[in-house]
Amino acid sequence: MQIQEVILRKLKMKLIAPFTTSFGTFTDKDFILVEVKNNDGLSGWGESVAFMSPWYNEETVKTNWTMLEDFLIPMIFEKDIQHPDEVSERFSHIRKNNMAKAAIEGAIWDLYAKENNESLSKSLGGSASQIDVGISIGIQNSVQDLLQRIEKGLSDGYKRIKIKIQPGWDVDVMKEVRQKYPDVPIMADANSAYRLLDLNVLKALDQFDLMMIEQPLSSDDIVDHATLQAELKTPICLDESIHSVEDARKALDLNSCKIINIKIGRVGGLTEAKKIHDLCQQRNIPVWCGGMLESGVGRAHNIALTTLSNFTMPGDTAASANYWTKDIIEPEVVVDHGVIHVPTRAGIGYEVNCRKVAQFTEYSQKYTR
Ligand code: OSB
Ligand code: MG
Repeated sequence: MQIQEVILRKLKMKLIAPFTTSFGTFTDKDFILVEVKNNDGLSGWGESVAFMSPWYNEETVKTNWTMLEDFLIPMIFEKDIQHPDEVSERFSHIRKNNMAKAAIEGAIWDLYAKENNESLSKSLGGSASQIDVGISIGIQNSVQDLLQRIEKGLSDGYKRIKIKIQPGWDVDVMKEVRQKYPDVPIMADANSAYRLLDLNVLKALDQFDLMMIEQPLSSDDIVDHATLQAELKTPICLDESIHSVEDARKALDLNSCKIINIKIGRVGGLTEAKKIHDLCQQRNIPVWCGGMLESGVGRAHNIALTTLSNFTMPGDTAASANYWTKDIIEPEVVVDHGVIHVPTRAGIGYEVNCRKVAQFTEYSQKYTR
C-alpha cells in the first residue's frame, strides 16, 4: 500500500442528549476524522476518540492533531506498507499518544480491506455476522430520569444496561434500579471515581448481582484493583488502566480484573486490540468493545473488531440514533433486537456521507506525500 494523501478534518457534532460521567459532561462531540488515500483515489477512514479535554486520558483533539501532523503522517509517507500490522510497529518508538496512532492506523486498515475487496471484519480475522450490544447511560439528574432511560434502552432491545456511577450516585440509585428491574443484565462504570478507602461502598454494590463494575479505582492503577477484586464478588472490568497487551498481561497476572473492555483508541489501534483479544482468549478472560461516543466511522471500526470470537459480552456500540440526529455514514448503524448485523461490504462497510462530513467540519488540512 502506498498512501498518497492524508486529510485531517476537525468535526463537531451535537449529541442528542448530554452525556455525564464521573469526570464531566459532554453536550457535543468534537473529534478528528482521518482520511487516507492511495494512488487509485481509494479512501480509508479513521476516527480519533480523543476528547477536547484530557479527562479520560491525557490526549486531546489538539494533541492528536499535532502528533498526526508532526510525527505520524510523515512516518506513514516515509515508506510503503505491506500490511496494517506494520503501522503500530512503525509507531512503536513514539510513546503513548495511542488515540492519535489508532486514528490513522484505523484509516489504513479500512483502506487495506478495501484494496483487498473484503470487509474489515474479515481482514481482522473476525467471523460473527451479528454482534450483541448494550447501552451506556450517563449520570442523570434524578433516579426517575435514569429509570426512564433504562426503560427506553430495554424497549429498544439492548442486551444489557451500563449505568455510570460516582460517589453519591451509586448504592441508593442501584437499589431503586434493582427494585424495578430485578433480572436485567446491569453493570456499573465508575470511570475511576473511587479509592480503596471506599471499599464499603464498593462492597455494598455486590448485593445487586451486577455483571461487572468497570474501572472503579484510579485510571493508572492495576495494584489496588487487585486488592479490591480479592474483596469483591462482582467482577472488575478494566477500561482506563489498559493501554497495551503488556498492561493486560500484568493486570491478569495480578488478578486485577476478570473482564477487559477493549477500546481501539485507548490501546493504540486495531493491531494492539487484536493482541489483547488473543491474550484474553488464551487466559479465558471475556472481552467486550467499549465506546467513546463515536461517530459512524469509529462505530464501524468497533463493529468490525467485535466480530472476533472472544468478544463474548455485549459492547457499548449502540445505534447511531442513540447519539445523533444524523450520523455521517450511510446506512446508519441500527440495532435490531439488541444486535447489529455486521456489514459485508468492503472495508468498514458503511459509506461516509461527504455532505454530512462537510456540514460538521470546522477546519481541515491536506497532507501530500
Ligand atoms: O468509560 O466507557 C467509558 C463515554 C465517554 C468516555 C468514557 C466512556 C464512555 C461511555 C459511553 O461509557 C460509551 C458509548 O456509548 O460510546
Ligand atoms: Mg469505561
